[in-house]
Amino acid sequence: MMEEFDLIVKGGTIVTASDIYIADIAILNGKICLMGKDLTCSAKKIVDADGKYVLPGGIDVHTHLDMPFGGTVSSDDFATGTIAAACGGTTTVVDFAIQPKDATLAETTEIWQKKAAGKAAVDYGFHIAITDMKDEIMAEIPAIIEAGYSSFKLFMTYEGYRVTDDTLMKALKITKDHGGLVCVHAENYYVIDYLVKKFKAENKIEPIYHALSRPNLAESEAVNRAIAMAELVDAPLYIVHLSCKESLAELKRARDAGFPIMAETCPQYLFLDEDNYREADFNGAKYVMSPPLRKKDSQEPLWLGLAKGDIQAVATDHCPFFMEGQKEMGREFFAKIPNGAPGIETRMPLLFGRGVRDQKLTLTKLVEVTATNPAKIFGMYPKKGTIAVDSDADLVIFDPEKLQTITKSILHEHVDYTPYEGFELKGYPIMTIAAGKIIAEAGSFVGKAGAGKFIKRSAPMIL
Ligand code: DUC
Ligand code: ZN
Ligand code: ZN
Repeated sequence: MMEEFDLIVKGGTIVTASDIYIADIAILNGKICLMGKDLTCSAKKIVDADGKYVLPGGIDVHTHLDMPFGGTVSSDDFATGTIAAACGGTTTVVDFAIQPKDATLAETTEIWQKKAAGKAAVDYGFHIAITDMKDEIMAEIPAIIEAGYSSFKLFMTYEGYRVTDDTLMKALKITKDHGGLVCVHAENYYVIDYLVKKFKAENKIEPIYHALSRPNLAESEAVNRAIAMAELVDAPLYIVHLSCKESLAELKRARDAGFPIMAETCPQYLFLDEDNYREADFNGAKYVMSPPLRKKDSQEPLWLGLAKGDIQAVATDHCPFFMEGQKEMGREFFAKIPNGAPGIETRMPLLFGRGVRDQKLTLTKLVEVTATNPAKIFGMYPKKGTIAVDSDADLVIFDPEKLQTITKSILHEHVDYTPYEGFELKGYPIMTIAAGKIIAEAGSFVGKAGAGKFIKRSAPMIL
């Protein structure tokens, strides 16, 4: 007798990184078990996806949930942040476990595992952000990779977090030797330090000076330096939140020469720009993040970088802080504004409802940069990042006709604003399925906090 499935998603237009076709998807025990046209088997539940697009659940490989930062803590924890992710069509997050001073890497993983356990509504993994790279810490890297944390982040800026170039080089070498991947936050510490002090002395304290103190060249110089170090030790490298055309030029140069250098950008660099910092009444603080928003002339090159494959992924750097009580810490001086902005829930809707609609991305490219490539680069493919037999049943269903204006009140992010207020979209997620269960429907979360599982990640694929 034919088995009864848990769920069948019927008649949807399936989109993967390579194909678009109509088929049914039958799901059992959290996995995709069978795919085909007009399946006649029975299921406990049938979802009619006729006229809708069915995509692999989004994978956001850059989030900061429950993170102590800038004298406060990011306002989404693993419960609220992953509920917001789910409602926006994201079914896996890879967060940054930041090494506290004097903690070992093993202790760091325990701290972040505790933050997520019993709370996360979608699956999660961790990059380990190393802030204090002593020899003993370096020696832990192989075991940490083995335990399923196959990527590390190093900051080239931020007092208390930044590592020096020799440390970065050593980390690149040992990580590569053990089959892991280093990610860098690339900005030149000294340039920023000099400009911040200069603006302070001139009493230039408003949010716009956050951007002016972190110029494009401060990023692209650091990107170039990180690439050079990766080249010197023959290691792969992933550049997080690449924001401007000058950095893209460095990335392209390295990739064209055959080096295994990869990068992500974020929706804020595609849809927002430096003028946002000039909004009245301290509203510019909403966009204070690092790297900062750039002039409009970086947007087209970044879209083109995605379309052509020079940039492999779009992640969010979701790091929300309330305007009230958090961002306002920097009313008297821009450098005291906690760096970060929300975006975990709006990434997929923006890229679909504006990126695809405005022909910046094709549908298959959208899947590639939001799910397939992140899964490949960070060791989760083909369990995640595609729609195929035996893959996790993580799906997002978009209604391509749904008109939706983004406004704070429809979102689930635990913060008092969205940077995308008033954005008009055509196409919006109407259902999110994770491990075969419907977890978001018609704009509401219907899943369970704590249902998400830790994903042990394997070696990166170099794209
Ligand atoms: N940039 C931010 O804006 N926030 C958190 C960390 C980072 O690199
Ligand atoms: Zn960063
Ligand atoms: Zn970040």
